[in-house]
Amino acid sequence: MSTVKFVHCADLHLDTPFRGLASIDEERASALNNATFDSYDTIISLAIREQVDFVVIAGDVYDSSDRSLRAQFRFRDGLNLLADHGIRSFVAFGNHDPLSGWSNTLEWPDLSHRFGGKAVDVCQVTRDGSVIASVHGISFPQEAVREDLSARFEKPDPSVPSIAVLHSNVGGDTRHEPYSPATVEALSAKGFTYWALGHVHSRRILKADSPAIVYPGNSQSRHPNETGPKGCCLVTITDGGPPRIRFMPTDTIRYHRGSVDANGCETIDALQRAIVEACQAASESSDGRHLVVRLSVTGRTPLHGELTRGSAFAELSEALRMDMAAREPWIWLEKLSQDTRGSYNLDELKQQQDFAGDIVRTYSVLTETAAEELALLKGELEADVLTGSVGRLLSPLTDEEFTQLAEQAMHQTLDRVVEEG
Ligand SMILES: [Mn+2]
Repeated sequence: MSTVKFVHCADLHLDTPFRGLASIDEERASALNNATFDSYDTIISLAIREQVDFVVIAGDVYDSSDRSLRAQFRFRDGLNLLADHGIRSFVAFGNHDPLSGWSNTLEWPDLSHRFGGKAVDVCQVTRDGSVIASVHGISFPQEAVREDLSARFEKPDPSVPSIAVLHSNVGGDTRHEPYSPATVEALSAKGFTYWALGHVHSRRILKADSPAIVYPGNSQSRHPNETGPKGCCLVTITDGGPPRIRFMPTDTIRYHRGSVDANGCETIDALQRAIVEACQAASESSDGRHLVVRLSVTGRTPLHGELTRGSAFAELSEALRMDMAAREPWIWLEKLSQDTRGSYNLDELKQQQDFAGDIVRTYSVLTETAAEELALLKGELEADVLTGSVGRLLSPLTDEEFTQLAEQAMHQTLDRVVEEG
């Protein structure tokens, strides 16, 4: 029985500066700045522990084309460690680290191969003198590659598993630059066993077999929009069967976004407990990793007025943040937003012949109106707002956003005129 085993990772973005965090203390900032390196070290240890035949890295090793020396040293240290254990590595570069930005190259170990940017390199992996796999790849020569680089890959030798390594936007993912655009159909026709892709930061198996087409996602989240586990793929191919693809989390800090339902919370203590529980639940599902958490407090609660007035909500957030940060593993409550509503009885208010009743009735026209009338109202609003120099930069609201805004405005107005019981 012949088995080929390898690690597929991509988008390490070593030495990424952390972005999008509104407030952070020094201890957390330093942990976040080291997280991409820590995750890379975890990938290297995993490859050694699993005794893989090789490691492929599908681009964006570095975060920017002027790659820091610190990142280059750390990256090479990992490749050296693999080489010390007889493990080969194959590295393609992507749009964040194209070959054109490569001014200061360090020497790499002999067992590491850096794919060039002119043609697809074909490398054979041998064990005890026999070829067990072929690894093919090409790097981005410059940042903006509009050409479909997959077209340059030639049919591999079908007698051994073949792995194609490429940084590419397969299937036109609109959240990522359309560099080296390709399709699942085109990749499928090439005759490879496994396409080891990079570029898209969420983990995705576009095709499980014949060929497998895989994005492992990035190895460590870098901002609050990249939530959930991050890591690499451990791939085993036995006797030409379908690849066994196991996702292995390697992140050291995880991002979580969620909401806390304040319905039924009648006291600040109860709300505080609900928020702590939400943080604990996120922590428990993260296997001991540190967490950066964004939570939105929603629901209709009699606490709404108290939380809205003065600095009560900010003070609650600060107390919770200190409490969570002191835990081990720590939880950084990065943002707690208040999206609660007052517990008014809207049906009752609507019947009242007073100012509050007028407000509810007026806003009901916006929130309950038929689609055509809503379109008319939206049209009028957009004619006012979306013109002029700033307006041109805004995009029109969806119907859902429009009614949400109307509902929010109604509640904010009611907050000022209704005495809560
Ligand atoms: Mn990337």
